[in-house]
Formats: sequence, structure tokens, C-alpha cells
Amino acid sequence: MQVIGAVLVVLSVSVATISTAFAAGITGQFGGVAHAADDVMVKARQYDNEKNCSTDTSKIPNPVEYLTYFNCGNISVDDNGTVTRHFTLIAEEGKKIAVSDQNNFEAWTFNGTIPGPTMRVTEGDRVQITLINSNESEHPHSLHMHSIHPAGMDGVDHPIMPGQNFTYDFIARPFGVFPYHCHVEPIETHINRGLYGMLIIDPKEPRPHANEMVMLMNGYDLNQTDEGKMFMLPKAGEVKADNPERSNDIYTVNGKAFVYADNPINIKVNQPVRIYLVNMLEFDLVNSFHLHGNVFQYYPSGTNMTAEQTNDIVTLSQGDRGIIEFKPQYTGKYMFHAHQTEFTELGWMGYFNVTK
Ligand SMILES: [Cu+2]
Repeated sequence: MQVIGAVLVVLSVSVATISTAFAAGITGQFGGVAHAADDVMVKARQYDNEKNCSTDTSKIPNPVEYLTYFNCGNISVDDNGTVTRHFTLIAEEGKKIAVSDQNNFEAWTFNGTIPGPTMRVTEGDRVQITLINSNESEHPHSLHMHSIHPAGMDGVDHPIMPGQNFTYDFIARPFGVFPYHCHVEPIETHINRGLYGMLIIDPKEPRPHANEMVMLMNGYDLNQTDEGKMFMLPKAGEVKADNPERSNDIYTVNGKAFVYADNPINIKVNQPVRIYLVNMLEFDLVNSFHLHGNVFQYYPSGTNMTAEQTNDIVTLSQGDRGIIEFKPQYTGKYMFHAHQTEFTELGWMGYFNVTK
């Protein structure tokens, strides 16, 4: 932990040094450019404010807070007016996470939570995500994001060894909602252990104002005695024995079973709600979201500003995601849950509490 702390300090010092030096340079030599850069910064901060970005990027949100916790990184603006957002993710193993009131899970985490932080950027931003693999880790890790980027930033070919770090650097595009996850084999283990989260790339023109929240659907196989196999085809003439079947014991949104049944989400009649929905469930082929007492507009992957369907259920395969929008019509308590009864009974269920 001390080493991580030291690395973090070094990182923040160097970022501070660079931005100070940069600010001095632009004010001294290019007053007009500095002014333009300031304008870009003001606009970026305004938009971040509308997006409900947290002012505390090192916060470790609990599952109730996770619903509306948006980490928009640390911003700087260069003399071309490009906004750069810098994020730091720390991969740690041996974490104990309460995945239900009764169960602690032997987790691997990005920044101490399952799922990892919701990172939020704007289309066209330069995004730099520094992934630090803790000194105390026993496995390499990586960061694979969905969306457009060069091969070297894809998190597949360069696992980061314990004690090492790497900065993923890319231009955010297209707008939409994307999962991110560790892509080190056996992938099912690195995912089951908890190394995933959500990246929202917002359109340059803001979506209509709404009460925004994230729901990342996941599960946990509590039996970690068999951690899965590497990709391996059978040798010639060999009949490959089936892997022992792994299955989920607990299903949740945002990491903890029944968290929004115990803490219903307060929303208001006629006030639009927007849910960024991602399915990171491993072992089960599909997951779903069903809303009671209403219908919603659904935008697959959030990559289009026009809704594709009006529905009360959306079914998603592994890694699939989208945006749900609805306006509560009546007051009262409304369930939302997976429309697979087993998933619901094992934790994937919550309530909206609609008031005037
Ligand atoms: Cu990993």
C-alpha cells in the first residue's frame, strides 16, 4: 500500500508540475491561446457539473452511492483546446467485499469497489487512464475498454505485472455507454473476481436533462477453488474434458444483493429518469432488466440519440449495454428486477419509490 501511495503522489506531483509549467507557458507567450484554453476549461467544467460529476475522484462509494457516483477524472486543456482527462485505477487483490448482508467475497478490485468506478468523459476528449497493479498482487491485470482505440491501447497484449503500471491513452469516441474489464486469462476468473466497470462517453451536445443513474448487472460464483482455464484447444487426438461448470450464487446491480430493495431509489412523478445499464454477468448467457408499472425508451449502447424501442424488458448478452429512459407516471413503489426468477431471488431486485 505504501508503494501505491508513493506512486500516486509521484503521479499527482508530475501532473501538477506539468499543468503549472504549461499554464505559465501559455499565459506568458500566447495570451490569446490561454484565453481560449480557459474558455474550453470553463465549458468542460460546466458540462461536468450538469453530468453530476463527483468533486472527489478518490471516493470509494458504497453500493447506494455508486448509483450516482460519476468519476470524470482530472482535467487539463492544451493549446489546441483539447481536453485531457486523467484517471488512476489501482488493481488490488485480497479485498473483502460485502456482496450481500450475509456474504463477504474474496475480491479483486479497481479502486476498492465492485464494480469499479464509473468513468465519464465527453466525445473527443483525450483520455488517459493509468492502471497501477498493486505490489501485493499475485496476478497480472489489464484494462480492456470497449469503444474505438488503437491496438496498443486495447489491454489484451500487455498484461501489467504486480508493482507495474501503464497509461492507456486514446481519444474518446463514439458517444455511448461501454463496459471496461480486465482482459487477462483466465478471463472468467478476472471478471468473476470483480475487475470491471462502466465508461460513459457523453455526446458533445448534452442529452436532455434527467435524473441519471448507473446500473451495472453482475454476479458472483462464491466457489473459487477452480479458477478456470486458459484458452487452450485440445491436442491432436485428445478429447478435452469439460471444464467443471461454474455458476453464480449471487446476482446484483451495482455489487450488492438487494441493495435497492433495502434502499429504494427515490424518483419523482414526471421527472425524467435515465439509467446507464451494463451487463457484466459471467457464466450465465443473458441477463435482463424489467421495470414495473411503466414502459421505457431503449437506446442500444447509447450510440444513437433516437430510441430503438419502447419496452418494459430489455434482455442483454454478456458485455451488452444501453440506455433506459422513462418518466414516472404515478406515485408508489415499483419493482425493477431481472426477468429470470432465479436471478431475482438471488439478489437482482430493487424498488423505485415514486413521489410527487
Ligand atoms: Cu485481471
